[in-house]
Amino acid sequence: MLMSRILEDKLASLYRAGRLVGGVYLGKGQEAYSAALGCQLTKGKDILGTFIRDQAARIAWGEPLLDAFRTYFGSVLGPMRGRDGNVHRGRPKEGLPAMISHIGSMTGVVAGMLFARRLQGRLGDAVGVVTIGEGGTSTGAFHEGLNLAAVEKLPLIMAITNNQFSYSTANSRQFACENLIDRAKGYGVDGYTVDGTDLVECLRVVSTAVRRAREGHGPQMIVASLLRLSGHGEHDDASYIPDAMKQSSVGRDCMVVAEQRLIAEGWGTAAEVESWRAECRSAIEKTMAQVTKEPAPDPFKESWRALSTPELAEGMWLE
Ligand SMILES: Cc1ncc(C[n+]2csc(CCOP(=O)(O)OP(=O)(O)O)c2C)c(N)n1
Repeated sequence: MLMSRILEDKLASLYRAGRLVGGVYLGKGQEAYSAALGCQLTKGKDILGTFIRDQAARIAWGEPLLDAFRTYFGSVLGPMRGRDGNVHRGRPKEGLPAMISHIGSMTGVVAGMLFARRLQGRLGDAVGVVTIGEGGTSTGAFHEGLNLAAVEKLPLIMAITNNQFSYSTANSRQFACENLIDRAKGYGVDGYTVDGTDLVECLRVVSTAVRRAREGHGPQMIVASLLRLSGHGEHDDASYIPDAMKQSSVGRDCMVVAEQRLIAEGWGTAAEVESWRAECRSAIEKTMAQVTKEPAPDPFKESWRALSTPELAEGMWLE
C-alpha cells in the first residue's frame, strides 16, 4: 500500500511537471482493497486482470517497479516496449494480462483464460481476479463474461470497487438496484460487501472469496465501498464530489486507517512505518533515475507490428 501511494504521488508530480505525457490515473483511496486482492494471488499460477486503479494490486502480486516506470517514461526496455504510456501493461505469461482500456472487457479475457486452462487440463486450483469499477458493471462485456463464468463455475473473483463515481456519474445515475451486490443473486454467484477503507476487513473478505473460488464454488463477487480520493485522472479536479461525502465514513483514507490500526494493535511502531516509507521512497527514486536514462523506441529500427506477433510477444500462445 505504501509503495503504491508513494509511487502514485510521484507519478502525479511528474504529470504536473509535464514529464509524463498522456493520462495518469491513480488508485488513491483504493490501496487497501487492491493490495488485499494482489497479495492473495500467486505469480505464475493465478491470474490478475487489472483496472486503471490497481497499482497496489500489481505491486502486491509482484510486478516490478521497473515495469511501471518504464511504461510511464516510454522506455523501449519496458514490457510494452514504449508503446503504452501508463496502465495497459502486463506480463501475460506470468498471469498478468495487459489491461484493456474498454471497461468490462477484462471480465471475458480472464474468464476465457481460466476456461482455456481448464479445457487443457492445467487449471489446478488457480483463480483469476478481475477488478472493475461500479460503472464498469453497466457494460455488456461485464454481463457476458460473468454469465459465462457463472454457468461454467469458473474460479473467477469479480472484485468490484464502488468508489461512488464513474468519472463524474454518481451511483444514482449508474444503477437502479439498492446495492450492487444484489446482482450476485441474478448471476447465481456468491456475493460479499466490504468496507474498502478498512484493510483488515478487506483481507478477511478477499481471502474468503479467493479460498471459496479455489475450492470450486464458482465465481465470487465482492463489492467494496470507498471514495476515489483523486480525480478520474490527474487532469480532473473532481469538483463534482460533494464535501459531505468526503467527510463521511466512505471518504476515509485507507492508508490512515491501516496505519492507526497497525500501531494500535502493536503490529508495528510509528518509527517502523516511517522507515518503510523511506525504503519505498528510496526504491522509487533509484528506479526512476535508472529509467530516465533509458532510450525511447527508435522509429527507424522498431518493428511496429502488434506486440502479439510472435517475434515481439512473450510467446504465451507458443507454449
Ligand atoms: C466501454 C468503455 N466506455 C467508456 C470508457 C471511458 N472510461 C474509462 S474509465 C471510465 C469510468 C469508469 O468508471 P468506473 O467503472 O466506476 O471506475 P472508476 O473510474 O470509478 O474507478 C470511463 C467512462 C471506456 N474506457 N470503456
